[in-house]
Amino acid sequence: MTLPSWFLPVPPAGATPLRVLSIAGSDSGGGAGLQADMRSLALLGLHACVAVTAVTVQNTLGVNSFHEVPEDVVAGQIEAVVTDIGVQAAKTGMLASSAIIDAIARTWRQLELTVPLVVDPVCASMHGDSLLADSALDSLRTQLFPLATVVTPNLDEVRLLVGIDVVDSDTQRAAAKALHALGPAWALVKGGHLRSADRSCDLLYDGADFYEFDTPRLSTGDDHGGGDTLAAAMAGALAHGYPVPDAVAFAKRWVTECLRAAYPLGGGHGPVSPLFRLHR
Ligand code: PXL
Repeated sequence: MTLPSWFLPVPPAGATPLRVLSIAGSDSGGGAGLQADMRSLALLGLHACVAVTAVTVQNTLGVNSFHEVPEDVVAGQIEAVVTDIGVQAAKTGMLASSAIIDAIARTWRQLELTVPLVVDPVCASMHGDSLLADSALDSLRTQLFPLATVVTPNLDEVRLLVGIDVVDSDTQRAAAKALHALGPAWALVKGGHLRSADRSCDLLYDGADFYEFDTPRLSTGDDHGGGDTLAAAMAGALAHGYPVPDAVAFAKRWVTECLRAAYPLGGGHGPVSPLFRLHR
C-alpha cells in the first residue's frame, strides 16, 4: 500500500473516524505536545483521544514549569478510552516521570493492547527545558520500548538513550541497531541536519534492513512541535494500516508541509502548522 501524497483517506461527515490515542503533555501555547497531536490528527481526518501526562506552563519563549498528572489518572484515561471508544493506534510524547512510564506500560500489558504504538521519547523542549526526569530513562528503555512498534528519537535523545554520538551514517546505523536491541519492532533515528543543512536524513531499522529517508529540510525558526507532528502523522498512517516504512514516508511529507505553513507566534518560536490543509 503506497500513499499518494501528504493526505490520508478522510471519512464522510457523520461517519466515525479512526481513532488515535495520544499519551502526552499539554502545551499551554498550543504548538507542541497533545495539542500538536490533536491538530494534525484532526486535519488528517482522524479522531484523537488523549491521556494527559503533565500540564506544562509555557509559551513560545520556553517551558517555565510543569505539573505531573498522578500515574493512576494517566492509566485511568488510557483504560477509559480503549475500553469504550477503541483506538487503532497510539503514540506517546512527554511522559515526565518513571512512575508515569511504568503505569503506561503496565496498563498497556493489562489491557493486552496490540495496536501500533509510536514512542517519541521526548526528553527536553527545543529550548533545552527538561521534560523527563533523568531517572526515567531506564523505564523508557526497559518498560516502554519493548512495547513500541516504532521509536522516534532525535540525535540528543539517541545520545541519552544509547550513549551514541551520531555524527555520520555509520554512527547513525550503530544507533539504530542499539535502539532496536532495546525491543521496539522498528527504530527511526531522526538525522536532523546530519548530512547537510538543507537535507533531513532519517534512518529506519527493523533488525534486518535499513531504510533511508532523505528529504529536503526546511529551515524556519518556527518549528515548535515538529517532532510531535511527525510521530502523530505516523500514528495516523499506522491506524489506517499502512506499513511502518510507508507511515514514515507519509509523515515526513506531512511535517514538511506543516513546516512550510509554520507561522510566527509570540516572541519566540512559532509552531509548525497543519492548518494548510484547510486551504487544499
Ligand atoms: O516537542 C516536544 C514536546 C512535547 N510535549 C510537550 C512539550 C514539548 C516541547 O516543548 O512542551 C508538552
